[in-house]
Amino acid sequence: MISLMLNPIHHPRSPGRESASPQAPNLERRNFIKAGGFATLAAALGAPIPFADKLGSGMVPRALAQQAEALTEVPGKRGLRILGDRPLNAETPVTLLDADITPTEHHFVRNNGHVPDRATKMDLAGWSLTIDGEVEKPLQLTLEALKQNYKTTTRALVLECGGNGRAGFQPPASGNQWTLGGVGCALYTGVLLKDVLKTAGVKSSAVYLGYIAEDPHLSRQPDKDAISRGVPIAKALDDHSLLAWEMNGEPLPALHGWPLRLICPGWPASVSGKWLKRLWVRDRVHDGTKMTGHSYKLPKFPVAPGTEVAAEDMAIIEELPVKSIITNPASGMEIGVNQTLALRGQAWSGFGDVTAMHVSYDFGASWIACALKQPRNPYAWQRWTADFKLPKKGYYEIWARATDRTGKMQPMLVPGWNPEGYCNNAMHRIAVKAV
Ligand SMILES: Nc1nc2c(c(=O)[nH]1)N[C@H]1C(S)=C(S)[C@@H](COP(=O)(O)O)O[C@H]1N2
Ligand SMILES: [Mo]
Repeated sequence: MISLMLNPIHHPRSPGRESASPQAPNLERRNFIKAGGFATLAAALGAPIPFADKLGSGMVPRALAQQAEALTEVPGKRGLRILGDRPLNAETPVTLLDADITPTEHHFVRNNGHVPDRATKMDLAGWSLTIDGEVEKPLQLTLEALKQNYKTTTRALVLECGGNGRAGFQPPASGNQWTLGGVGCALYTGVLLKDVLKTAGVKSSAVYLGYIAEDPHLSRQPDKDAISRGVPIAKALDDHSLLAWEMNGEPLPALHGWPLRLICPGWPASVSGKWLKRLWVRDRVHDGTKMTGHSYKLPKFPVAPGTEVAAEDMAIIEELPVKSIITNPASGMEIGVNQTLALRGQAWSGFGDVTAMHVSYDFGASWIACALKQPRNPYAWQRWTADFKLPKKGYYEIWARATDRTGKMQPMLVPGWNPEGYCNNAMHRIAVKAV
């Protein structure tokens, strides 16, 4: 491994960033790059930089920007990085996202409130799903009725938190500082939401579907929802939105929404309600908790970083942008110059399939086309691979860039600053040293 702690690494979220003294590590680092030039930089990295002429002058090499990661355990999980425990939020280190199907123990968790007692105890007594509002025939369905009366399907579906990548924004957005691991692709078993909605008879007045869930608000005030979001009725009636009771072949774990959750893939995972008790078909855009204000919204037009944006200038996020991760090797790995570097990762987009995947080892000066698999089903992530040798000894970065069916590709830089820090799909960069 490259020694990453050459100088103390400044944490991008630590307070007092702007007023740091000359001893502050990030200033030190910046000055040192400016003053010392590439030779000093190479010395710090412990390797020459073969493509130094391509390295942008403002760019801090990935190897210097890494941080030691403290791992603590969540019951039922392994190796997750805990971002907060009240509510519980934990992301997956990117190398643990290597599998085509994310094991449950490695799937991220994003809770807005408390896990309901029902889920912890797996107590189905008195539980049913109500479907009401703009429907001909309101329904109350037991889990058994759902399992018996509709066609069951199993699909691999990407869930990505809208705030995944938030840690990359400057100035920082408050909220959980997700890096890359607020995403996973698990197998879900359930029924198509549209099949169930059809038996309720959706009226032409239907505009939106809102979910109401059983998780208590953080304050435990019974009249408050932890979260109550939803999707336009067309998204609810498409061929991909599920009511799921199984994850990876087991009943949904308590943390992931037992006994029943929504999966509306390709959109911020906040629309995929866990611990469901009611689906409310509405004649207007659902206005539940975290549907209003700035929650899960982007400015309707580009804004300068740090701008305050009025609520009426914000629009609800729908499809999430194209993205990819490098799941092997881990950033910081060392490899012999004659050895083949076997790169692997996953790619996905809320706008349909990923159609091309490229990597660069010369700071974006040239790009190698990767092998890319078809998704197992729509909205599953896609395995990509690339094998190559690095031309000579030294410090390199691998940058990974996916392109989706609409022709959109991942930006090099963190895209469109927004007040809540959503939708950062900047390319994943890892450091590699050839020895
Ligand atoms: N009832 C309920 N549903 C919820 C949430 C929640 O806190 N309560 N969190 C949402 C958010 S913001 C995300 S990112 C996903 C996370 O799903 P996971 O914990 O299964 O990974 O669930 C969504 N559904
Ligand atoms: Mo989320």
